[in-house]
Amino acid sequence: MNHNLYAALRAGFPADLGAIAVETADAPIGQDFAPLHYTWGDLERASARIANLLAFLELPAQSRIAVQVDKSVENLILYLAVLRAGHVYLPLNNAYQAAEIEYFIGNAEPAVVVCSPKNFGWISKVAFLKGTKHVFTLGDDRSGTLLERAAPHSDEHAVVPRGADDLAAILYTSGTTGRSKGAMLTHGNLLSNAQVLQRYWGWKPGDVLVHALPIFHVHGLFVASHGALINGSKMIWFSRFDPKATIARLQEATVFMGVPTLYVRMLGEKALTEAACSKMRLFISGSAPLLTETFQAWKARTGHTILERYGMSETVMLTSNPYSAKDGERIGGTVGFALPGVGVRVRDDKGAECPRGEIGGIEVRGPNVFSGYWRMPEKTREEFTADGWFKTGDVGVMDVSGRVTIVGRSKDLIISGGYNVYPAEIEGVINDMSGVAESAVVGVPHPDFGEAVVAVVVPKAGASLNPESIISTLKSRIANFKVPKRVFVQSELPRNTMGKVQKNLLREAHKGLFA
Ligand code: MLC
Ligand code: AMP
Repeated sequence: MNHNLYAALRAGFPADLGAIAVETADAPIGQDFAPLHYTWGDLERASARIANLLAFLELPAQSRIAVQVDKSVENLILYLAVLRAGHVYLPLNNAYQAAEIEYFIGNAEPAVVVCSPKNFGWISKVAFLKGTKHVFTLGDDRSGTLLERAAPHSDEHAVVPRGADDLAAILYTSGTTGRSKGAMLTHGNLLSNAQVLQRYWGWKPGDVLVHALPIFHVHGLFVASHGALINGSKMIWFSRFDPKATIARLQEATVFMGVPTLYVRMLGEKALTEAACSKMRLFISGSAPLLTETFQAWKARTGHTILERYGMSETVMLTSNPYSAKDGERIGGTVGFALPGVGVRVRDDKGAECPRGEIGGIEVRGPNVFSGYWRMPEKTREEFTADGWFKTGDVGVMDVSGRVTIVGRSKDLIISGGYNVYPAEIEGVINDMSGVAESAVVGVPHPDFGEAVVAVVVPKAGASLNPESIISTLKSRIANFKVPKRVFVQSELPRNTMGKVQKNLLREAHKGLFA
């Protein structure tokens, strides 16, 4: 049997390949809007052409194909092509700057890099220097060399056979210490999760998904896109999130997925009413904690109870509030129950399982759990227990019925608007700036992003530092969502008697900053 994920997604396409699979809902920036319609046959044929181009390049087996482009349907088609060609898809957030891209390309050694036409100059230089043989461009308006080079190739392609344990994708995720790690996900990981979610969330014929998330992370690429594809469901496709425009299209849809910031922003619009959601059957939230007040406000305004679920790059989806009332209530502030086939347990510092109701570290196992970090066997070993469970770094509690609530994180991580920011990485970049003695980066509550990044910086003796210039230097070095919204310069950092920086005091001092 061919375990290639594309084969399973393709099997979910409707019999009528002339039906619409994706309809675009906005235009590339600066262009007039005229909706584009892609049929299921278009997805099949266009991905075949790109898969044939990849075959023509005679790449080594399991080559990494690194992609940093603006969101487009062709970007989704490229992902499908990489799957069916049997190579390994490596999506990169389009906010990443040169130094970040240099690291990913150096670490993953992709055989092919696909970038936006506007970035070809610098990205191709980095890629060729690191040994990449092929660099193509793909614009969000169907421009670029990738489609030009694929055009002459056949639109028929036999899906390359792959085993369930073969790699399908690598997602880079930052670490509490050191550099980003590439989480290796197999065809089996992704397929098992897609099938479980299809059943658990009650996907059915006639469903229509409003897709408004980026497709370089788990949420938009796997949870949302796989969900629609494997169910043969149409997607209304936004290249970027706009609350007004999204609400306007909910009237034609049944399913929506978003990070909490998307819900907060839609709640800010008068047009969000019960009538605007009359056809909807399911709103799903995840990637960051959904505030109970957002959960309640959504229910009051739309009549719908948001279903919150929990997952991560290394594991895809882990737990979910129930879809069906027979499985229980959806409770705000909880992430629900372990998905079918997924094991979730809560253990204390000494490795003993916590009694129900007590707080501990969340550990997981199952067919969805990744196979390890790319070329980091040591790190991989550290993150698994002796009996094979993955330590999520999230801290939570499980009640007697098995319902999980996340109460914190043992990893020093900030989640801002659904994107992860690791303080250690930002502190490293700040500490490299001239005149800086040391720094501490913390997350504080933010009404829009959930948490906002804030930095406290200590100058070297005799140096004077300016918060604005620190921010502008950071903007040129790291992805914009990682840049602190505020920087404070002060003479020292609070430390405990052991000399450890007391970040809790900094969080406390700045907790009202964005109230
Ligand atoms: C944008 N900005 C952010 C930000 N996004 N700042 C902090 N946190 C964020 N998430 C800043 C930019 O730096 C910029 O600042 C300004 O906002 C405008 O940028 P933009 O790109 O125009 O912003 P916008 O389009 O409004 O984006 C906001 C957003 C986006 C919420 C729509 O962040 C988003 O799509 N988030 C979803 C992330 C996601 O998909 N996560 C899933 C991860 S998977 P300046 O100063 O430069 O103007 C995962 C596993 C799981 O976690 O369980 O799902
Ligand atoms: P990432 O590494 O980007 O995949 O982010 C995964 C992390 O996001 C998890 O380890 C959690 O800390 C967090 N996360 C995901 N979903 C939720 C949720 N529903 N509630 C709270 N945190 C979440």
